[in-house]
Amino acid sequence: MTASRVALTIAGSDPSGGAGIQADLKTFHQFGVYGEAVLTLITVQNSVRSSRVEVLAPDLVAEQIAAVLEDMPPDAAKTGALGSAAVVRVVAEAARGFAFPLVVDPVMDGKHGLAFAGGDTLSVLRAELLPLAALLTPNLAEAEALTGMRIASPEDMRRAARELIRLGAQAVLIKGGHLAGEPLDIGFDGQSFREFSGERIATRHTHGTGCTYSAAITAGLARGVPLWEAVAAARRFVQEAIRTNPGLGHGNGPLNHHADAGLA
Ligand code: PXL
Repeated sequence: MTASRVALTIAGSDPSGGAGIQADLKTFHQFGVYGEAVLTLITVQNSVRSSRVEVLAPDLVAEQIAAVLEDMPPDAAKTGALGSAAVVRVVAEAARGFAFPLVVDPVMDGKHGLAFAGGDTLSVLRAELLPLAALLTPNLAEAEALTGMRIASPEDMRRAARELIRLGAQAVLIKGGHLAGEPLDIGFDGQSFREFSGERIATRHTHGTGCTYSAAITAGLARGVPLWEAVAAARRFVQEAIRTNPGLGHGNGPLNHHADAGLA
């Protein structure tokens, strides 16, 4: 197979390979898409512990994006951990000129208490990057932080989704996996709500689930798949990747990025 579609991730490195740009690139590959990666920060972590984050200089991030765009512009892009308000600003500045859809995964924390978004990172993301998102993919904690709302039910998720559209995102997918019961994600594009449900899988090996999910959606968009179809396919992929996880590591291990992506 030769991949003719291109997807770009702008995110942090997880040396253990389960999350961040490593998860994104593997997911792009599995969806038959050529992957590009602009690095924003480097973490020190494995499945048991996280000990350090080094955020790259904003101009270094900006230069990486410029180099990619001038030569091989992608068909879709996503952002993951950005690490500082200054990096969010340069990414937003570049994204204003993107001629392709951008998925914004408003990652705030890694596993084991690793913080990616200190200071005013979140408020700058809300003001500058969120309005550029073709799709915003917060989990419950991120949706709460972005909206200031408390989210404890699917009804609360719908209210928060409305607020995130009001703040400027074109569409939003709130991931409800941390509520009790069967996991339910709710999509909203300002017109209609979509529900994406699945089964809960009892495993500790879920490291990188959010990264993998948003990367799979981005790959679908790069292939020209309509938004909610891309979300549904991505969700099926992530569930299968959790179910068939390789059981690696002594803690919260990675998913199976070789899971069936359901390509036609
Ligand atoms: O939680 C998502 C995430 C994003 N980016 C990096 C990560 C993680 C989780 O650990 O390590 C680099």
